[in-house]
Amino acid sequence: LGMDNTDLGVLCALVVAVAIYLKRNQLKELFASNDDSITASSSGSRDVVQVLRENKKNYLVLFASQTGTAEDYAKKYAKELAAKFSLNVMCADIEQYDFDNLNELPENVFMTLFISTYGEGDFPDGAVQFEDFLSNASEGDLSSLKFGLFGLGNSTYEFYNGAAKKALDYLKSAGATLVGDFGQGDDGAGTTDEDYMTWKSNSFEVLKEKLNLDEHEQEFEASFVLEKLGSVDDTVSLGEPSPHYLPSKKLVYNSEKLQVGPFDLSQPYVAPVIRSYELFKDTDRNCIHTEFDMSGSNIKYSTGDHLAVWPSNANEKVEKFLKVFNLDPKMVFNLKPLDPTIKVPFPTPTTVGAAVRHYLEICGPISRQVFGQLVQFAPNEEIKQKLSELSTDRDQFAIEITAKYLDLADALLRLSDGKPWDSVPLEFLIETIPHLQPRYYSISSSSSHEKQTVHITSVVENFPNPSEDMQGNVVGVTTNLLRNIQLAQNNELNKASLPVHYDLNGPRNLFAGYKLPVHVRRSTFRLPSNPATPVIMFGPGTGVAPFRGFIRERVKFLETQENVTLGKHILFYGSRNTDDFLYQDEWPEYAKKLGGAFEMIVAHSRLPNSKKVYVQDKLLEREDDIFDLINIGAFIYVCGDAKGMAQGVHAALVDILTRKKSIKKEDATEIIKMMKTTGRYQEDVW
Ligand code: FMN
Repeated sequence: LGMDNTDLGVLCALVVAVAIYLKRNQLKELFASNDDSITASSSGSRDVVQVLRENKKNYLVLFASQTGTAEDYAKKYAKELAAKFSLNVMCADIEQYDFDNLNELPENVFMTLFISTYGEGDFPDGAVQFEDFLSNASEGDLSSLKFGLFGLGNSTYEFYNGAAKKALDYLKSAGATLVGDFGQGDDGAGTTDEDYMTWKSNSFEVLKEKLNLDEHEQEFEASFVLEKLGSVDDTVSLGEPSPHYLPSKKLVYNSEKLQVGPFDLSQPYVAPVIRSYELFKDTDRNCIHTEFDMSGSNIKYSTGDHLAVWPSNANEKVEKFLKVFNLDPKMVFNLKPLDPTIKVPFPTPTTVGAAVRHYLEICGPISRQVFGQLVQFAPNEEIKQKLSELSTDRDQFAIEITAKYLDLADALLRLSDGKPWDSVPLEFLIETIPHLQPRYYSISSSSSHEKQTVHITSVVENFPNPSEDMQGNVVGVTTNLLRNIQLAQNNELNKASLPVHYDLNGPRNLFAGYKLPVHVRRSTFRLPSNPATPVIMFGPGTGVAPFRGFIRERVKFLETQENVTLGKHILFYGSRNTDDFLYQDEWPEYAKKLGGAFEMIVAHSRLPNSKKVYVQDKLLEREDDIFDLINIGAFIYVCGDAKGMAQGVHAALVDILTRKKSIKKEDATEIIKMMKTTGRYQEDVW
């Protein structure tokens, strides 16, 4: 199975994309460097060794993170190293520095890396230059360097912890010495936190010995001075997604002027939702179709990209959090880092209410380590005892906290029987609770069909807590926000009973008129450039989103081009029954326009009196056709659930190739792996 030669165009597009990406990064840097309120106020040097020396640091922790998990663990690790062993730790994003002189770190200054993996075993976007540096290092270049390494990945992906493994190989080849174990956190098994705790214990033991460190009781010491300020003025952030939206800055966000970015992780575009509607019929579940208007910006997207939606927390969750910690939402404060290598985590000055609503991930899963750190602030001895036991007993913590889907406020209130935890410092909460991250959705529109409108398709996370002794529902932050907007926009808010409500107007009414901060993230999920190439798509549930975009793209293509032949496009779609069959009115229209080139094969897993059927079952039923299409160069796309579905489709395809080609299973697996490497088998799974 060779690569499709006609797809050289894809390769060229990739080269162009990389060039644009690098250019974008330069722009981003220029942009970020003006932003003195959130960037480190150090000398601005990118020389990591110089900055370490200048700030008298004797330990370096670096992170490469796409959605904040590696960053969160790196910061926790750095904080604990400093608190337990009195080390002067510098913790930074790998993107902030150049590493050419990394081998010149003073002796006894060790480095620990936290690296997550994206795409097909790739480094996060911000670590492209670091990877470049490592891959070009020669034997002996890093012979003085001693490093620790923790990778963050997901074992349901083919290239599990691929980026961290690559970093390990490069570093070792360049002569650097690994200190302690290579740790791997597995999101797929849901064990990242426990994997980290085990790895950290080992790492601390080894460091104690190698660096001759004394260990002492860990007491929280803030990395910032928190200054209380008087009142809100134009410089105080009320939850604006970036400082550029503050009234004191030049950017006038209410004007009709076109906003030019770059819009990315450092600054979103506040986009109007121009249309939204419910996709499910007659069910107690919800799936929302949302359309964002990008015409006020210069944002461009390509079919197959992702849209990042920046959420805020629900009213009920914010109120509970403020109550547990006895916080005054109106208090205005500023954060001053105690040393210049530390970044202020969100725009300041701000109010406590804005920080809790817009910047802190107050509803996320709790880490056992955070529980351990909270022991020092327990309201009384009895609660201290309970908290301490839970934080040291991995199994009990899993049963009592994780399995019950408790967020921090709920968990603490349960432990204290409703007593407030009013001695927890605000600085502790700001430094310990991860920061609210944008959520990524596969775009379900086509950039040639609708150039300035981006559609997303999201199932609302809202289900009864599976734990018997828990009341209420488990609710997702962003999908419930999208549902609130959909109901409000269609004047249906009072008809539905909602588990949570939001401030839809946002800070200083920035989101009024149904707007949300968003940015586009480029993906590599792309249709083959030659339309005659056959395409096989697997997208059950909301996994169908990018394929709706693909099919709309092909419809537009046929409408605008003459004398073209479209290869066969087969879409395997799955839903529980006909009530949650997404976009069911649209597919017949597409089929009419595409003629015989489009075929949709539907599997239902919960039809009354019928056996469960999944997309991989349907695939096996059609194995002859699929095998023939693969043989003539078909591209395969899988989108949706990584664990059950994507692995099931993979296994079924391996099975088909094994039997039809009369080869060994390992060889069939190797063929699929090759297809992945050459871009003929693409996954967008979670
Ligand atoms: N983990 C892997 O081990 N290998 C992969 O190839 C991989 N690809 C991913 C692609 C996407 C689109 C997403 C959302 C996750 C992927 N992951 C993969 C899992 C992440 O690395 C993992 O969730 C990690 O904890 C995220 O860390 P971060 O928040 O610091 O970026």
